[in-house]
This record gives sequence, structure tokens and C-alpha cells, in this order.
Amino acid sequence: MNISKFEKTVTLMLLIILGLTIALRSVSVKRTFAVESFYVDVYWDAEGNYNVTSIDWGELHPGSTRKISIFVRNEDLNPPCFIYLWTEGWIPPEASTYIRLDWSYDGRKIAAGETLPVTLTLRILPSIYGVDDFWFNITIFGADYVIGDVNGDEVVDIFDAVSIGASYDTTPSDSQWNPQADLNGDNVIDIFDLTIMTRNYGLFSF
Ligand SMILES: [Ca+2]
Ligand SMILES: [Ca+2]
Repeated sequence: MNISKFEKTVTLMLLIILGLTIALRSVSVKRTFAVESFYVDVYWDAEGNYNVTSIDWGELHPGSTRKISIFVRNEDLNPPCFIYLWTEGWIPPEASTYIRLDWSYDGRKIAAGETLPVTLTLRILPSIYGVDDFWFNITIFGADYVIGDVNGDEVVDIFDAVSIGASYDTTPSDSQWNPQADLNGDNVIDIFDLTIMTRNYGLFSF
């Protein structure tokens, strides 16, 4: 069967349009984040020879997921610690709406000198729009206490939520002020403290 020149042209045009659509919707990434760590070290290898200082996620597309393996090591002198992951400084800010970073950390304590393999998963939501390039910072740090534990019973649960609620919207001059509930230490108990508590809800240290 002969394919007419017209059909060939139409097919070619369709392919070009399809290609353009994919290209326009792709998210090209030069560098995605700088990695900072406190009290723990973050490496590319289990032996701890190569520090992770930034990650290049490469070319990403709407709906795509990229996994990267890293190793988090508790520095020798620390007691066993939890590790925490924060992302901040998103450029452009709306990128944080469409891009999710998760990790495979199960919430257990890391012994002194122990190296824990962790998988970071970056997910680009299919609905991403208007973001051609992005950048964000990630901080990984270790702490030997449970962040979000307001009442000091080594578990983050409903009682900590109640404690924050009891001194919500207060500052150090208020009689209801509870310094333990000011989780980010900015001298006001507000939504940011509640967010920190919520993020670590269910974590415990015993
Ligand atoms: Ca608690
Ligand atoms: Ca606060």
C-alpha cells in the first residue's frame, strides 16, 4: 500500500507537534539543590568517601519520579540520633507545589558511627505548569531528641498537640507561655510550631 505524500506530511507534522508538546512540558533541571547536613554526614557511597553537596536530577518530565540513593552517617561522637529532612528556598516558590521530595527513612535511631542507606525520591506532579527550571535546598540533620515532643515523654502524639494548643498565640510575656512548645525558637507559638509537631507526629525515641 502506498502512503501518499499528504499522509506522510500530516504524520510528520503530528510527530513534530507531539515532540514539541513533550519538550514544552519537560522540566529541565540544571542543579536542583544544595545539600547541607548537621551532626550527620551525607555520602554517595557506603564507605563515606564522597560527600553529597548537591544533586543534579537531570531532565525531568511531568509525572516522572527519580530515585537517588545516599548514605547518612551518624558522626562517631554523637549518641544515637534521629535524622530529619527539610527542604527550603524553593526557586521559583511555586515549584514546591508541584515537586515532592520524600525519603525512605523509617524513623529509627542511627547508632554512633552507623551508616544508613536512604533513598530520596523526587516526584514531579503531572499537573506541573510554568516551571522550566527549579532549585531548592535540602538540609539533613541529626538530633538525639524527638523534635516536636513538647511534654518530654519522648513521643510525638496528641498530648503535644494539646500542649501547643494550650499556649497557642502566646509570646514569652504571656502567662500561658510554654517555652517547650516554641519548637522553632522564634518566641511565638503559632502555626509553624504546629507544623513541626505534625511533621514528626508518631516519632518516638524508646
Ligand atoms: Ca510528647
Ligand atoms: Ca515558634
